[in-house]
Amino acid sequence: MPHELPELPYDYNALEPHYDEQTVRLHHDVHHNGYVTGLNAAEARLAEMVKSGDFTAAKPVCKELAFHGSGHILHSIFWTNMKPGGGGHPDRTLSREIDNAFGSFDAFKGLFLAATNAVEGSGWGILAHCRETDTLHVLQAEKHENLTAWGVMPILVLDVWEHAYYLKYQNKRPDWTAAFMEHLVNWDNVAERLAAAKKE
Ligand code: MN3
Repeated sequence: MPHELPELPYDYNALEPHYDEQTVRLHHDVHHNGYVTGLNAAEARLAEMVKSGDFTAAKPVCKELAFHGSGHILHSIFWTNMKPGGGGHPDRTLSREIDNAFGSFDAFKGLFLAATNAVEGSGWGILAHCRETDTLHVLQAEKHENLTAWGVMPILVLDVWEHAYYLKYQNKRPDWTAAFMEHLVNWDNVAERLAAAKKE
């Protein structure tokens, strides 16, 4: 089954003024859709390789699967991690998990924003649950797939590719990440993702 671009859970202009309609439209309809198309193309090439038994393209196909597949998954999480009127604080259960892992919500925010702002080139800031240790980690991703720790499930992801913020925030990446944290995060979605990650 080909992968499909998921619908946004709100209108294109619903996150104004912190996330502008033009960026959301281009980001979702063009950039995210490009990863869906790229993932489907990579899977088609993979199927063709398996069928023909000619594996000379194994390296580029594996790289494209990792890049486009991760791009599709992270963007799908990203859209649901935001809501109009978001921000504020997580509920008590998630707050306790964050306190256990980072000491306090403020310490978590400081770490998450510092790590995200410092991503080299294009990438993401990620809060993830590690199943092995049942703890939360802050990670960076370069592009979509580099610097991950195997075995973690992302529950909050913040896109810092320039396509994610440049029209409104220009070179001021920290202004974008601060606006995301203060006004856009859907903590209920993050809590649901954590509960699901613990259950799996
Ligand atoms: Mn993006």
